[in-house]
Amino acid sequence: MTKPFSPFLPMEYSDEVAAAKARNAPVVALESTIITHGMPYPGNLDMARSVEAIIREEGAVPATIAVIDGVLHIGLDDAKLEALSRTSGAMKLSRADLAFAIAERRTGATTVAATMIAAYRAGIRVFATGGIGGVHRRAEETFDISADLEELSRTGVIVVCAGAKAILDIPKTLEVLETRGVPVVTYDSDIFPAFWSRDSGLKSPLMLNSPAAIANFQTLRDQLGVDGGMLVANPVPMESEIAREEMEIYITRALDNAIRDEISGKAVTPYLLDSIFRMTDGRSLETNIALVENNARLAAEIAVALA
Ligand code: PSU
Ligand code: MN
Repeated sequence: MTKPFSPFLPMEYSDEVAAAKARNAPVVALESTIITHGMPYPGNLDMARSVEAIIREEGAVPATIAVIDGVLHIGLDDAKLEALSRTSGAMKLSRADLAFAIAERRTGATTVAATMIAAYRAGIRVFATGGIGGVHRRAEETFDISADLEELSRTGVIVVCAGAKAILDIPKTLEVLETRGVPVVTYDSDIFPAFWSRDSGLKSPLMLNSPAAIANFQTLRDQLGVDGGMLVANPVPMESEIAREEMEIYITRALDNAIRDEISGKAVTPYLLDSIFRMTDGRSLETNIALVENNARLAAEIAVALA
């Protein structure tokens, strides 16, 4: 189970991912913050396992990424996945502190930004998640803008999500992505999705309707010398969505609670997701799991098309 990329970086591939890389098979990266900070146990473990199974079903290999005791793992075996899903003290790692966790031998889950960095380093070009971080509502006061957006502009990985989380300011999030030159492609729809809901009320900047077309677009960007990632927005399946008007009620209440409880920084997104989970009696979690599964399937199809 050891195949370090360099003698200096403690990076370890799972057997499955190492074998896939050796035969140039398609690999899809998965983040771990969604496991440790995005969903409660045991729903988080069910989600992590089912997403990996879907990727295998589609002919690709899943690589869940996390730092465990200072080692950057590219792919987790089931025992490690289970242990991580039960951990409560994991750090939430982004560009700023991914190397810190490795240097200090800590355990940390990777956000979209940190997962992109690790995936790119490991030669993986496609990544599936739930929803990216973005510009928070009231960002003009708090300056809270996720490092995910900056990472998308610099690191050449295709990130498949279900849109920006509706707890965010979606118009401002799309503006920042445009400014940073990140293509936002909605899969098979011209409406940009809002995570739990299929419709954010905003038009998608770009639209494509096949995995091959998405793979081709990113390949052409490479050939042009335009670096950076691509955001693919994949609307949640109709049967699992929660309508935007209904979500807005929970979101407004969760945001009020966050202000009351003086939540800031990295704690904001996990706090909001958890309070919405409780307000909806777990229905938001079911939707969240369905959308990640849907994204894993599309990401695997894109990885296969790229290979
Ligand atoms: N998508 C989910 N659940 C999550 C996240 C995404 O369905 O918990 C995580 C991702 O790891 C994302 C992070 O990078 O939330 C954004 O956090 P912040 O807003 O603090 O940048
Ligand atoms: Mn933030």
